[in-house]
Amino acid sequence: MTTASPLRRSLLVACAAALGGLAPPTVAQVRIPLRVSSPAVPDDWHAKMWTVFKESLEKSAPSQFDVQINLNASLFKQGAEPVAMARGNLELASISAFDIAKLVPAFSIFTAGYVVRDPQHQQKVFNGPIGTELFKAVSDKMGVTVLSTVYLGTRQLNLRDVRPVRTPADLKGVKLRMPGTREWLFLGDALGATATPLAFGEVYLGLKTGTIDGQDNPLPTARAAKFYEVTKQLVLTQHLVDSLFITISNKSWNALTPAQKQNVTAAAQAAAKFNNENRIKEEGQLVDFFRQQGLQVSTPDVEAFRTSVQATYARSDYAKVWPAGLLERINATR
Ligand code: KDO
Repeated sequence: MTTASPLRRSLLVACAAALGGLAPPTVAQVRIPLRVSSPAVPDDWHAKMWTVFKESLEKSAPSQFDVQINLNASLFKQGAEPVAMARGNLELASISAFDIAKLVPAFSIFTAGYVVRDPQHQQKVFNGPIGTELFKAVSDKMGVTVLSTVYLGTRQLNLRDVRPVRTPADLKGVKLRMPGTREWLFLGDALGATATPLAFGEVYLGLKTGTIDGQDNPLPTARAAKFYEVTKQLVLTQHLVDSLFITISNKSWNALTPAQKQNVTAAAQAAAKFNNENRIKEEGQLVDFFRQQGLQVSTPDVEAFRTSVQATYARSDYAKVWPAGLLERINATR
């Protein structure tokens, strides 16, 4: 009887093992890449919400997606996300009403100060018929699908030096940093200040060195970006209840199965919910925090700001392209 050589024997053993029930090698599942770009700092809620998105999606659609989160504008600069999505270089972003207004002029109504009243009003407007109509125009004109509405917060002013601020006239000559688009600069000027364009990532240094006199952002962002270290006053103007919209490029969206679309939408809604709840809670606590940091907190004559800012928008070219009745419908949404 011939005996097998050791090499032959191990080959035979391997073949027997393969035939005898070991799982055949599978082709590794290819995950769908979902690149996210945001200018947010990691400690802000609308940065952390992307981790909620990623985890929620992994749970509902295990191993199907590869969510890549890029913060601090490390992938695309602030405001460049819509173009990147349209060109197929980016799948997901949280874009602002200001980004949208460039291509969907009616949307500039949400860049106007003192239109949206509070976070609940915001959710009702965008989750109702007005949202449905406008998001259709966003999809048609921008090639992106809105998945959920994020409350970025209520914007307030931070000033480098303490000054009495009661009405817009008191901001005359104040170099107020705004993001660098026409719609943002209009808002800064409407507040009575001299709007000065600067990217978000440069604001801290601008305040520190004095190239700007102030900035506007919601309190959680001013906390996360540490603007309290380089400003002395907080002015609670409440001038804009600001939104971000989690959007996916239509190219990526259309390639998904119905089940995947459902999972991606649910993940975007979970992310927005996480952000909105935490942000609203934190906004209620931060005035004390800023006081503890040594900032003087002042409440101006908000009615004077509201009247002046609303009048400035009403006579502007922006208002001319707002669809008839839209402002009234927004106001009537409860
Ligand atoms: C800002 O630059 O002030 C702003 O708040 C504008 C928003 O639209 C959004 O881009 C936000 O910055 C970033 O996400 C950083 O928080």
